[in-house]
Amino acid sequence: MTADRPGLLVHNASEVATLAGGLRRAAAQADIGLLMAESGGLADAPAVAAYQGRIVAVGRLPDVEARLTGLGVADGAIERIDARRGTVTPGLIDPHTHLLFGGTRHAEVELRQRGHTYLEILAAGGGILQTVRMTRDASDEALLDHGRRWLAEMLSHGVTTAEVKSGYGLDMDSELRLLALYGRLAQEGPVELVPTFLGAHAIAPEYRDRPDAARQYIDSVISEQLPAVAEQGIARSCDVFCERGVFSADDSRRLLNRAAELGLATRLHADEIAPSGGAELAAEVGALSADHLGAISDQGIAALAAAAERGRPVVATLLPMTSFYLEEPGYAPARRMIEAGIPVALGTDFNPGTSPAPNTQLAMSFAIHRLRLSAAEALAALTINAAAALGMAGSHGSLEPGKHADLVVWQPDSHALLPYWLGANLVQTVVKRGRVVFQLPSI
Ligand code: IZC
Ligand code: ZN
Repeated sequence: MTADRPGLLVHNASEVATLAGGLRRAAAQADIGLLMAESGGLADAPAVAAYQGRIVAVGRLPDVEARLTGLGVADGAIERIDARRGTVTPGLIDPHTHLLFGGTRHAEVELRQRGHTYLEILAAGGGILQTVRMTRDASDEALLDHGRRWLAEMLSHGVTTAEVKSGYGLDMDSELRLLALYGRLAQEGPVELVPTFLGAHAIAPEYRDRPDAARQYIDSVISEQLPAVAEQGIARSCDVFCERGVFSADDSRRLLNRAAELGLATRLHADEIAPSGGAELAAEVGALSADHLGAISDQGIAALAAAAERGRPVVATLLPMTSFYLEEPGYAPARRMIEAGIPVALGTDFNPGTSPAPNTQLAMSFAIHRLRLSAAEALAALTINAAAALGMAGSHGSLEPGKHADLVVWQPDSHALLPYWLGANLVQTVVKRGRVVFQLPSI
């Protein structure tokens, strides 16, 4: 779509994975709504049409073209994309990133090699707190340039929507600043940003030496930062790092309940390193998503399974590149979760300490090799289930009439090849709201 061409037609695909039909869980996690070319002929190759930024038809080329004609779209008003027998999927959605931060934390890798753990480094004032210092010191322009650089990387790998967390400010002005900068990046586009308030990412440096520091800091987040964030309408949800040695389930509960009262959706960093009651709390407060879950307990799995069974699913957003980067002994038990009927999403967890990894395609490969998902399950996890983790499954995450025309044309002729090539970029074309926003330069 361009100003003078409001129509879009993607034709000549080998496969179109529609992901139509809403959230996936249990056996349906692997159902990607696949349409396939039946013969070598163009008419048999599946196609997708959009008009004014919304999908209007998906199916065989003659039917899809007829739909555009039926809407009165003239031939000259249609931008045509030849998929060259590649695969078409919804735009990927990264449901967990910490996009904006100052500096890097490469020195921690060698600290960990020498036996210092992630939580020990944080307790000593490094880790997240190191990034907080560097983020507070960074100028708006430096943070915006950083954001643009990595959003361009994400877009080129097929991401059309990304969740973006604050959490490296940890005081009123710095947290509001990060969320305001996300607002500016969202306006610039083309990647759609879904901002999350993570003021409870660690105990702020100003509170660390107080008695009962975690409780006191959470109290200040509840009484100061959270109301300002809600009042300004600059975040869709509230997150908390619920982890042994960071914030307890009780402190997290107080924050999330207040956030919900103020109209924010809730999500948690849950059971990342040790079982901390995070998954159980996510089910209790009706969170959209419980993230990480590398150390989820049996009770946690039962709580998420029961929530899904009750029709109040909490999406389990798994971040396997973080487990890899921290060299954790265990990965989230994704197969048990799927068997228990818990919907699974995938994300990068892009951040400077535990996942300096912006590549969603690589996350898909990790999901195959470390979480034992199939390619189809991983694709559902990065599209419709990631949309559900952000509360956006009604408008994003699948190719269905009425939904936003966010899609990727991939070079391989099957979705099964997307996680197969390890670390390669397989994108041919990315479309956001019906407009071509990235094209592989050589094509
Ligand atoms: O900066 O260490 N787990 N937050 C919770 C992180 C990882 C990011 C970081
Ligand atoms: Zn995170």
